[in-house]
Amino acid sequence: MSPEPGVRRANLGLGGNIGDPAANMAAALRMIDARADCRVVTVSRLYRTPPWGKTDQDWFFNACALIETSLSPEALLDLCLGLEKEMNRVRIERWGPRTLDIDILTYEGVTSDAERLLLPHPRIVERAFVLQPLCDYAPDTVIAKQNARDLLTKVDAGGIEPVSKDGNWWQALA
Ligand code: A4P
Ligand code: MG
Repeated sequence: MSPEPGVRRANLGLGGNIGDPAANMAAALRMIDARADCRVVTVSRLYRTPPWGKTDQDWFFNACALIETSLSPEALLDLCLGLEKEMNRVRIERWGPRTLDIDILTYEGVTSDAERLLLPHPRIVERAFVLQPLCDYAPDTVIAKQNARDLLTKVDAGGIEPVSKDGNWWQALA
């Protein structure tokens, strides 16, 4: 089914490695899905991933999600940044500091080189912790003229493991 006029598809990348990131990612996805202007269409399995870049830190949880939204790319970014803040605030008050990152990986029909919102997200191509979950449901996604399936063969996906059997983990986790 194609989206209604004005409704666009976007892929989100979620991750975190402090406290209970899986629960926070699940809560963020449920908050997005509860909005009138967004719908969560598909979610990847939940993954445990070795830290990339700065390697002297805990392993991460990562996942990707396809959403439909009538929000503009900028408004969707504001929503993602607001949810990160909200999760951090909740965590600080209730269970100590934790982190949640939500990146917009792609937004249907839009490319952007504005520093505040780069689309597609420029670092997808080198990150197996994004490409692996994205390939769960959308291996044909084109980034920098290559599809996610081919890009995944070019990066080191060592250690990356699914920890949920399907993409429904976000509905079950409190
Ligand atoms: N921004 C620009 N484009 C975008 C976009 N497409 N989506 C701007 C989201 N934000 C975008 O973001 C800082 C600013 O980027 C935002 O305010 C927004 O205006 P940030 O997430 O705080 O950090 P960053 O500078 O974008 O860094 P980067 O490279 O995105 O870092 P991440 O993604 O936070 O990486 N290893 C594993 N295994 N798994 C991980 O999830 N994550 C990181 C941190 C490192 N290693 C990891 C993981
Ligand atoms: Mg980010």
